[in-house]
Amino acid sequence: MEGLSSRIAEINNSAAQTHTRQFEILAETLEKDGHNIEQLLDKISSFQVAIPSWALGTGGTRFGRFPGGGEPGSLEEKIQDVGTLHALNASSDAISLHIPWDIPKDTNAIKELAASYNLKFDAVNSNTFQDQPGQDHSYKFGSLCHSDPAVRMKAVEHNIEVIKYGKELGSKALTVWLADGSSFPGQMNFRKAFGNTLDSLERIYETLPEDWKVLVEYKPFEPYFYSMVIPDWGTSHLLANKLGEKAFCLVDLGHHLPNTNIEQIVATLMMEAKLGGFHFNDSKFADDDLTVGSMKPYQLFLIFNELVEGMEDEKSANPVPAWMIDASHNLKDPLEDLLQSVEAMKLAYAQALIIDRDSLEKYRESNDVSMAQEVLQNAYRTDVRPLLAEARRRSNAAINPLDTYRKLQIREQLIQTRGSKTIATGL
Ligand code: PSV
Ligand code: MN
Repeated sequence: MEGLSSRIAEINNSAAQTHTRQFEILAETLEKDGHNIEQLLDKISSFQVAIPSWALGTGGTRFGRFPGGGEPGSLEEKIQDVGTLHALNASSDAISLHIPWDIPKDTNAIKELAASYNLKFDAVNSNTFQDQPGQDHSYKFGSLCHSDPAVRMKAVEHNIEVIKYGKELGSKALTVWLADGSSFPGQMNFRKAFGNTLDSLERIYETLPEDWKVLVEYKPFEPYFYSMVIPDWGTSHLLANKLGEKAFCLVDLGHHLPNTNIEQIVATLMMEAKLGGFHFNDSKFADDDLTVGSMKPYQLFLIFNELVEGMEDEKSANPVPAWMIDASHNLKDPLEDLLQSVEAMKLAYAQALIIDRDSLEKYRESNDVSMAQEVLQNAYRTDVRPLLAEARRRSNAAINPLDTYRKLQIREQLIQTRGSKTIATGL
Protein backbone atom coordinates (compact mmCIF):
# COMPACT_ATOMS: atom_id res chain seq x y z
CA MET A 1 0.00 0.00 0.00
CA GLU A 2 1.68 3.16 -1.23
CA GLY A 3 2.82 5.78 1.25
CA LEU A 4 1.49 3.72 4.15
CA SER A 5 4.18 4.75 6.65
CA SER A 6 3.70 8.46 6.09
CA ARG A 7 -0.07 8.15 6.44
CA ILE A 8 0.41 6.16 9.68
CA ALA A 9 2.72 8.92 10.94
CA GLU A 10 0.07 11.57 10.19
CA ILE A 11 -2.58 9.69 12.17
CA ASN A 12 -0.08 9.08 14.98
CA ASN A 13 0.47 12.83 15.25
CA SER A 14 -3.14 13.39 16.15
CA ALA A 15 -3.05 10.59 18.75
CA ALA A 16 0.35 11.48 20.22
CA GLN A 17 -0.69 13.83 23.00
CA THR A 18 -3.21 11.52 24.65
CA HIS A 19 -0.88 8.55 24.20
CA THR A 20 2.10 10.30 25.78
CA ARG A 21 0.07 11.27 28.84
CA GLN A 22 -1.18 7.69 29.31
CA PHE A 23 2.25 6.19 28.72
CA GLU A 24 3.96 8.49 31.21
CA ILE A 25 1.50 7.62 33.98
CA LEU A 26 1.96 3.88 33.36
CA ALA A 27 5.76 4.17 33.07
CA GLU A 28 5.93 5.99 36.40
CA THR A 29 3.85 3.33 38.17
CA LEU A 30 5.87 0.47 36.68
CA GLU A 31 9.16 2.13 37.51
CA LYS A 32 8.05 2.57 41.12
CA ASP A 33 7.44 -1.19 41.18
CA GLY A 34 11.04 -1.74 40.07
CA HIS A 35 10.51 -2.40 36.36
CA ASN A 36 12.93 -1.18 33.74
CA ILE A 37 10.75 0.48 31.08
CA GLU A 38 13.36 0.38 28.31
CA GLN A 39 13.90 -3.34 28.82
CA LEU A 40 10.17 -3.97 28.79
CA LEU A 41 9.80 -1.96 25.57
CA ASP A 42 12.65 -3.90 23.94
CA LYS A 43 11.08 -7.23 24.81
CA ILE A 44 7.67 -6.12 23.60
CA SER A 45 9.09 -4.80 20.31
CA SER A 46 11.03 -7.99 19.61
CA PHE A 47 7.99 -10.19 20.16
CA GLN A 48 6.89 -11.11 16.63
CA VAL A 49 3.97 -13.31 15.67
CA ALA A 50 3.79 -15.19 12.36
CA ILE A 51 0.65 -14.91 10.25
CA PRO A 52 -0.56 -18.05 8.47
CA SER A 53 -1.20 -17.65 4.77
CA TRP A 54 -4.66 -19.20 5.23
CA ALA A 55 -5.89 -16.61 7.70
CA LEU A 56 -6.06 -13.71 5.28
CA GLY A 57 -9.30 -14.70 3.61
CA THR A 58 -12.76 -15.19 5.05
CA GLY A 59 -13.11 -18.67 6.48
CA GLY A 60 -16.31 -20.66 6.51
CA THR A 61 -18.06 -23.18 8.66
CA ARG A 62 -19.33 -26.56 7.54
CA PHE A 63 -22.54 -24.76 6.68
CA GLY A 64 -21.44 -21.89 4.54
CA ARG A 65 -18.95 -19.24 3.65
CA PHE A 66 -19.68 -15.57 3.30
CA PRO A 67 -16.63 -14.00 1.66
CA GLY A 68 -15.82 -10.41 2.44
CA GLY A 69 -14.42 -8.20 -0.29
CA GLY A 70 -10.84 -7.60 -1.32
CA GLU A 71 -9.54 -11.01 -0.29
CA PRO A 72 -6.06 -11.84 -1.53
CA GLY A 73 -6.30 -13.92 -4.70
CA SER A 74 -2.64 -14.93 -4.84
CA LEU A 75 0.36 -15.57 -2.62
CA GLU A 76 1.72 -12.16 -3.66
CA GLU A 77 -1.44 -10.47 -2.35
CA LYS A 78 -1.28 -12.46 0.88
CA ILE A 79 2.26 -11.23 1.42
CA GLN A 80 1.07 -7.70 0.72
CA ASP A 81 -1.62 -8.09 3.41
CA VAL A 82 0.87 -9.33 6.00
CA GLY A 83 3.07 -6.37 5.01
CA THR A 84 0.15 -4.06 5.78
CA LEU A 85 -0.35 -5.69 9.19
CA HIS A 86 3.35 -5.38 9.95
CA ALA A 87 3.41 -1.72 8.92
CA LEU A 88 0.51 -1.10 11.32
CA ASN A 89 1.69 -3.10 14.34
CA ALA A 90 5.41 -3.80 13.81
CA SER A 91 4.71 -7.23 15.32
CA SER A 92 3.91 -9.54 12.41
CA ASP A 93 7.22 -9.96 10.62
CA ALA A 94 6.71 -13.46 9.22
CA ILE A 95 4.32 -15.49 7.13
CA SER A 96 3.71 -19.21 7.52
CA LEU A 97 2.87 -21.05 4.30
CA HIS A 98 0.57 -24.00 3.84
CA ILE A 99 1.57 -26.27 0.96
CA PRO A 100 -0.11 -26.87 -1.49
CA TRP A 101 -2.49 -23.96 -0.82
CA ASP A 102 0.37 -21.52 -1.34
CA ILE A 103 3.06 -23.01 -3.55
CA PRO A 104 5.43 -20.23 -4.63
CA LYS A 105 5.90 -20.30 -8.40
CA ASP A 106 9.11 -18.31 -8.32
CA THR A 107 10.70 -18.59 -4.88
CA ASN A 108 13.29 -15.89 -5.48
CA ALA A 109 10.69 -13.35 -6.57
CA ILE A 110 8.49 -14.28 -3.57
CA LYS A 111 11.43 -13.90 -1.20
CA GLU A 112 12.24 -10.49 -2.65
CA LEU A 113 8.64 -9.39 -2.36
CA ALA A 114 8.49 -10.49 1.28
CA ALA A 115 11.79 -8.74 2.04
CA SER A 116 10.41 -5.51 0.55
CA TYR A 117 7.82 -5.59 3.39
CA ASN A 118 10.47 -6.66 5.96
CA LEU A 119 8.92 -10.11 6.17
CA LYS A 120 10.46 -13.54 6.45
CA PHE A 121 9.09 -17.05 6.22
CA ASP A 122 8.16 -18.91 9.36
CA ALA A 123 7.41 -22.65 9.64
CA VAL A 124 6.08 -24.33 6.49
CA ASN A 125 2.99 -26.51 6.94
CA SER A 126 2.25 -29.73 5.10
CA ASN A 127 -1.29 -30.72 4.20
CA THR A 128 -2.24 -34.38 4.10
CA PHE A 129 -5.77 -33.74 5.27
CA GLN A 130 -7.21 -33.16 1.81
CA ASP A 131 -6.82 -34.95 -1.51
CA GLN A 132 -5.60 -32.71 -4.29
CA PRO A 133 -7.32 -32.88 -7.71
CA GLY A 134 -6.31 -36.06 -9.51
CA GLN A 135 -4.43 -37.46 -6.52
CA ASP A 136 -3.60 -41.15 -7.06
CA HIS A 137 -3.56 -42.37 -3.43
CA SER A 138 -6.33 -41.01 -1.20
CA TYR A 139 -5.93 -39.72 2.37
CA LYS A 140 -9.53 -40.62 3.14
CA PHE A 141 -8.42 -43.22 5.71
CA GLY A 142 -5.31 -41.44 6.91
CA SER A 143 -1.94 -40.30 5.61
CA LEU A 144 1.23 -40.99 7.62
CA CYS A 145 -0.64 -43.68 9.58
CA HIS A 146 -2.35 -45.35 6.62
CA SER A 147 -2.53 -49.12 6.43
CA ASP A 148 -1.31 -48.98 2.80
CA PRO A 149 2.44 -48.25 2.52
CA ALA A 150 1.89 -46.54 -0.85
CA VAL A 151 -0.35 -43.90 0.76
CA ARG A 152 2.12 -43.42 3.59
CA MET A 153 4.93 -42.96 1.07
CA LYS A 154 2.89 -40.35 -0.79
CA ALA A 155 2.38 -38.39 2.44
CA VAL A 156 6.07 -38.71 3.36
CA GLU A 157 7.10 -37.44 -0.08
CA HIS A 158 4.71 -34.52 0.25
CA ASN A 159 6.32 -33.49 3.55
CA ILE A 160 9.78 -33.78 1.98
CA GLU A 161 8.61 -31.54 -0.86
CA VAL A 162 7.33 -29.00 1.70
CA ILE A 163 10.78 -28.96 3.32
CA LYS A 164 12.26 -28.26 -0.12
CA TYR A 165 10.04 -25.17 -0.56
CA GLY A 166 10.81 -24.08 2.97
CA LYS A 167 14.57 -24.36 2.34
CA GLU A 168 14.26 -22.19 -0.74
CA LEU A 169 12.33 -19.56 1.22
CA GLY A 170 14.55 -19.54 4.30
CA SER A 171 12.11 -21.25 6.69
CA LYS A 172 13.59 -23.22 9.56
CA ALA A 173 10.75 -25.50 10.60
CA LEU A 174 8.19 -27.94 9.28
CA THR A 175 4.86 -28.18 11.11
CA VAL A 176 3.06 -31.47 10.77
CA TRP A 177 -0.59 -31.65 11.71
CA LEU A 178 -2.25 -34.96 10.96
CA ALA A 179 -5.96 -35.29 10.43
CA ASP A 180 -5.41 -39.04 10.82
CA GLY A 181 -7.80 -40.93 13.05
CA SER A 182 -11.00 -42.92 13.09
CA SER A 183 -14.66 -42.17 13.58
CA PHE A 184 -15.88 -45.55 14.76
CA PRO A 185 -14.71 -48.01 17.39
CA GLY A 186 -12.99 -50.94 15.76
CA GLN A 187 -12.05 -48.99 12.64
CA MET A 188 -8.38 -48.58 13.44
CA ASN A 189 -5.68 -50.57 15.19
CA PHE A 190 -4.26 -47.91 17.55
CA ARG A 191 -0.86 -49.55 17.93
CA LYS A 192 -0.35 -50.12 14.22
CA ALA A 193 -1.50 -46.56 13.42
CA PHE A 194 1.00 -45.13 15.92
CA GLY A 195 3.79 -47.38 14.61
CA ASN A 196 3.12 -46.40 10.99
CA THR A 197 3.04 -42.72 11.94
CA LEU A 198 6.34 -42.95 13.79
CA ASP A 199 7.94 -44.80 10.89
CA SER A 200 6.69 -42.17 8.40
CA LEU A 201 7.81 -39.29 10.61
CA GLU A 202 11.25 -40.90 10.91
CA ARG A 203 11.58 -40.90 7.12
CA ILE A 204 10.69 -37.21 7.04
CA TYR A 205 12.99 -36.45 9.96
CA GLU A 206 15.93 -38.06 8.13
CA THR A 207 15.68 -35.42 5.41
CA LEU A 208 15.38 -32.46 7.79
CA PRO A 209 18.27 -29.96 7.45
CA GLU A 210 20.59 -29.71 10.45
CA ASP A 211 19.33 -26.30 11.58
CA TRP A 212 15.63 -27.15 11.17
CA LYS A 213 12.95 -28.29 13.61
CA VAL A 214 9.93 -30.47 13.03
CA LEU A 215 6.90 -29.44 15.09
CA VAL A 216 4.34 -32.12 15.87
CA GLU A 217 0.86 -30.71 16.46
CA TYR A 218 -1.84 -32.61 18.37
CA LYS A 219 -5.64 -32.40 18.40
CA PRO A 220 -8.16 -34.42 20.44
CA PHE A 221 -10.89 -34.75 17.83
CA GLU A 222 -11.93 -33.47 14.43
CA PRO A 223 -12.07 -34.32 11.63
CA TYR A 224 -12.48 -37.73 13.25
CA PHE A 225 -14.75 -38.26 16.20
CA TYR A 226 -13.68 -41.48 17.86
CA SER A 227 -9.87 -41.34 17.85
CA MET A 228 -7.01 -39.25 16.56
CA VAL A 229 -3.56 -40.75 16.04
CA ILE A 230 -1.95 -37.74 17.80
CA PRO A 231 -4.72 -36.63 20.18
CA ASP A 232 -2.75 -35.01 22.99
CA TRP A 233 0.52 -33.52 24.19
CA GLY A 234 1.59 -36.86 25.63
CA THR A 235 1.49 -38.56 22.24
CA SER A 236 3.12 -35.59 20.55
CA HIS A 237 5.86 -35.65 23.20
CA LEU A 238 6.36 -39.40 22.77
CA LEU A 239 6.83 -38.94 19.03
CA ALA A 240 9.10 -35.91 19.43
CA ASN A 241 11.26 -37.81 21.93
CA LYS A 242 11.53 -40.86 19.71
CA LEU A 243 12.38 -38.75 16.66
CA GLY A 244 15.26 -36.83 18.21
CA GLU A 245 16.53 -33.43 19.23
CA LYS A 246 15.20 -31.56 16.20
CA ALA A 247 11.63 -32.67 16.98
CA PHE A 248 9.32 -30.64 19.23
CA CYS A 249 5.69 -30.46 20.29
CA LEU A 250 3.35 -27.79 19.01
CA VAL A 251 0.51 -26.52 21.18
CA ASP A 252 -2.55 -25.11 19.43
CA LEU A 253 -4.87 -23.47 21.97
CA GLY A 254 -7.99 -24.74 20.21
CA HIS A 255 -6.84 -28.34 20.35
CA HIS A 256 -7.85 -29.12 23.92
CA LEU A 257 -11.00 -30.43 25.48
CA PRO A 258 -12.95 -27.85 27.53
CA ASN A 259 -11.25 -26.71 30.75
CA THR A 260 -7.94 -28.40 30.05
CA ASN A 261 -5.20 -26.72 32.06
CA ILE A 262 -3.14 -25.63 29.05
CA GLU A 263 -0.72 -23.54 31.13
CA GLN A 264 0.34 -26.67 32.99
CA ILE A 265 1.02 -28.45 29.71
CA VAL A 266 3.17 -25.48 28.69
CA ALA A 267 5.12 -25.67 31.94
CA THR A 268 5.75 -29.40 31.55
CA LEU A 269 6.82 -29.19 27.91
CA MET A 270 9.17 -26.28 28.57
CA MET A 271 10.65 -28.10 31.53
CA GLU A 272 11.39 -30.97 29.14
CA ALA A 273 12.74 -28.52 26.50
CA LYS A 274 10.22 -29.84 24.00
CA LEU A 275 7.90 -26.90 23.33
CA GLY A 276 8.75 -25.83 19.79
CA GLY A 277 5.72 -23.98 18.51
CA PHE A 278 2.46 -22.35 19.44
CA HIS A 279 -0.74 -21.73 17.49
CA PHE A 280 -2.87 -19.01 19.06
CA ASN A 281 -6.62 -18.59 18.81
CA ASP A 282 -9.49 -18.67 21.29
CA SER A 283 -12.53 -20.83 21.77
CA LYS A 284 -15.66 -21.39 23.78
CA PHE A 285 -16.27 -25.02 22.94
CA ALA A 286 -13.53 -26.65 20.86
CA ASP A 287 -11.45 -25.64 17.85
CA ASP A 288 -13.56 -22.52 17.30
CA ASP A 289 -10.66 -20.53 15.80
CA LEU A 290 -11.85 -17.27 17.34
CA THR A 291 -9.84 -14.09 17.83
CA VAL A 292 -7.07 -14.56 20.41
CA GLY A 293 -8.15 -13.27 23.82
CA SER A 294 -11.79 -12.85 22.86
CA MET A 295 -13.13 -15.57 25.19
CA LYS A 296 -10.63 -16.42 27.90
CA PRO A 297 -8.13 -13.60 28.28
CA TYR A 298 -7.18 -14.68 31.82
CA GLN A 299 -6.27 -18.15 30.60
CA LEU A 300 -4.16 -16.53 27.90
CA PHE A 301 -2.36 -14.51 30.56
CA LEU A 302 -1.76 -17.64 32.67
CA ILE A 303 -0.30 -19.37 29.62
CA PHE A 304 2.02 -16.41 29.01
CA ASN A 305 2.98 -16.52 32.66
CA GLU A 306 4.37 -20.04 32.08
CA LEU A 307 5.88 -19.11 28.72
CA VAL A 308 7.74 -16.14 30.23
CA GLU A 309 8.89 -18.20 33.20
CA GLY A 310 10.22 -20.85 30.78
CA MET A 311 11.85 -18.30 28.49
CA GLU A 312 13.50 -16.38 31.32
CA ASP A 313 14.82 -19.49 33.03
CA GLU A 314 18.54 -19.41 32.24
CA LYS A 315 18.85 -23.11 32.92
CA SER A 316 16.11 -24.01 30.46
CA ALA A 317 17.20 -25.63 27.21
CA ASN A 318 13.85 -24.92 25.55
CA PRO A 319 14.27 -22.86 22.36
CA VAL A 320 12.10 -19.77 21.96
CA PRO A 321 8.91 -21.26 20.51
CA ALA A 322 7.67 -20.27 17.04
CA TRP A 323 4.60 -18.08 17.63
CA MET A 324 1.80 -18.17 15.13
CA ILE A 325 -1.84 -17.22 14.93
CA ASP A 326 -4.04 -20.05 13.73
CA ALA A 327 -7.54 -18.71 13.48
CA SER A 328 -10.13 -18.35 10.78
CA HIS A 329 -12.46 -15.46 10.44
CA ASN A 330 -15.94 -15.98 9.18
CA LEU A 331 -17.60 -12.85 10.55
CA LYS A 332 -14.92 -10.19 10.86
CA ASP A 333 -12.56 -8.60 8.38
CA PRO A 334 -9.55 -10.98 8.57
CA LEU A 335 -7.04 -8.14 8.80
CA GLU A 336 -8.92 -6.50 11.68
CA ASP A 337 -9.21 -9.85 13.42
CA LEU A 338 -5.47 -10.47 13.04
CA LEU A 339 -4.65 -7.02 14.43
CA GLN A 340 -6.84 -7.78 17.45
CA SER A 341 -5.26 -11.23 17.90
CA VAL A 342 -1.69 -9.95 17.82
CA GLU A 343 -2.62 -7.18 20.25
CA ALA A 344 -4.21 -9.69 22.65
CA MET A 345 -1.10 -11.86 22.61
CA LYS A 346 1.19 -8.95 23.24
CA LEU A 347 -1.00 -7.67 26.07
CA ALA A 348 -0.84 -11.05 27.78
CA TYR A 349 2.91 -11.18 27.16
CA ALA A 350 3.49 -7.69 28.61
CA GLN A 351 1.32 -8.49 31.64
CA ALA A 352 3.30 -11.68 32.20
CA LEU A 353 6.53 -9.66 32.02
CA ILE A 354 5.44 -7.43 34.91
CA ILE A 355 4.54 -10.25 37.31
CA ASP A 356 6.48 -9.86 40.54
CA ARG A 357 8.09 -13.30 40.27
CA ASP A 358 10.16 -13.10 43.45
CA SER A 359 7.09 -12.39 45.56
CA LEU A 360 5.08 -15.01 43.72
CA GLU A 361 7.69 -17.64 44.53
CA LYS A 362 7.92 -16.47 48.14
CA TYR A 363 4.16 -16.80 48.59
CA ARG A 364 4.14 -20.17 46.88
CA GLU A 365 6.88 -21.47 49.15
CA SER A 366 5.01 -20.31 52.25
CA ASN A 367 1.68 -21.60 50.88
CA ASP A 368 0.12 -18.16 51.04
CA VAL A 369 -2.56 -18.89 48.49
CA SER A 370 -4.35 -15.53 48.66
CA MET A 371 -1.21 -13.49 48.13
CA ALA A 372 0.04 -15.70 45.30
CA GLN A 373 -3.26 -15.08 43.56
CA GLU A 374 -2.97 -11.33 44.31
CA VAL A 375 0.45 -11.15 42.65
CA LEU A 376 -0.84 -12.69 39.45
CA GLN A 377 -3.98 -10.61 39.39
CA ASN A 378 -2.12 -7.37 40.07
CA ALA A 379 -0.22 -7.90 36.84
CA TYR A 380 -3.33 -9.03 34.95
CA ARG A 381 -5.31 -6.02 36.08
CA THR A 382 -2.66 -3.53 34.97
CA ASP A 383 -3.65 -1.74 31.79
CA VAL A 384 -0.46 -2.17 29.74
CA ARG A 385 -1.93 -0.91 26.47
CA PRO A 386 0.12 2.33 26.52
CA LEU A 387 3.31 0.23 26.75
CA LEU A 388 2.40 -1.62 23.57
CA ALA A 389 1.42 1.62 21.86
CA GLU A 390 4.77 3.19 22.81
CA ALA A 391 6.68 0.18 21.44
CA ARG A 392 4.79 0.58 18.18
CA ARG A 393 5.26 4.33 18.02
CA ARG A 394 9.02 3.90 18.40
CA SER A 395 8.99 1.40 15.50
CA ASN A 396 7.09 3.88 13.29
CA ALA A 397 3.98 1.74 13.43
CA ALA A 398 0.50 2.86 14.47
CA ILE A 399 -0.25 3.99 18.02
CA ASN A 400 -3.76 2.58 17.46
CA PRO A 401 -3.53 -0.05 14.69
CA LEU A 402 -7.22 -0.89 14.28
CA ASP A 403 -8.33 2.73 14.41
CA THR A 404 -5.64 3.62 11.86
CA TYR A 405 -6.71 0.73 9.62
CA ARG A 406 -10.25 2.10 9.61
CA LYS A 407 -9.16 5.71 9.12
CA LEU A 408 -6.99 4.72 6.16
CA GLN A 409 -9.92 2.79 4.65
CA ILE A 410 -7.62 -0.09 3.80
CA ARG A 411 -10.38 -2.66 3.23
CA GLU A 412 -12.23 -0.26 0.94
CA GLN A 413 -9.08 0.20 -1.13
CA LEU A 414 -8.48 -3.55 -1.30
CA ILE A 415 -12.02 -4.05 -2.56
CA GLN A 416 -11.41 -1.40 -5.19
CA THR A 417 -8.23 -2.99 -6.48
CA ARG A 418 -9.04 -6.69 -6.00
CA GLY A 419 -12.79 -6.67 -6.36
CA SER A 420 -15.49 -7.92 -4.06
CA LYS A 421 -15.62 -11.51 -5.27
CA THR A 422 -12.07 -12.85 -4.84
CA ILE A 423 -11.68 -15.94 -2.68
CA ALA A 424 -8.41 -16.72 -0.94
CA THR A 425 -7.07 -20.28 -0.86
CA GLY A 426 -7.37 -22.00 2.49
CA LEU A 427 -10.18 -23.47 4.53
C1 PSV B 1 -5.80 -27.96 12.32
O1 PSV B 1 -6.97 -27.72 13.03
C2 PSV B 1 -4.87 -26.75 12.37
O2 PSV B 1 -4.76 -26.25 13.67
C3 PSV B 1 -3.50 -27.07 11.81
O3 PSV B 1 -2.52 -26.26 12.40
C4 PSV B 1 -3.66 -26.75 10.37
O4 PSV B 1 -2.44 -26.52 9.73
C5 PSV B 1 -4.51 -25.47 10.46
O5 PSV B 1 -5.39 -25.71 11.56
C6 PSV B 1 -5.27 -25.11 9.23
O6 PSV B 1 -6.13 -26.13 8.85
MN1 MN C 1 -3.01 -25.28 14.40
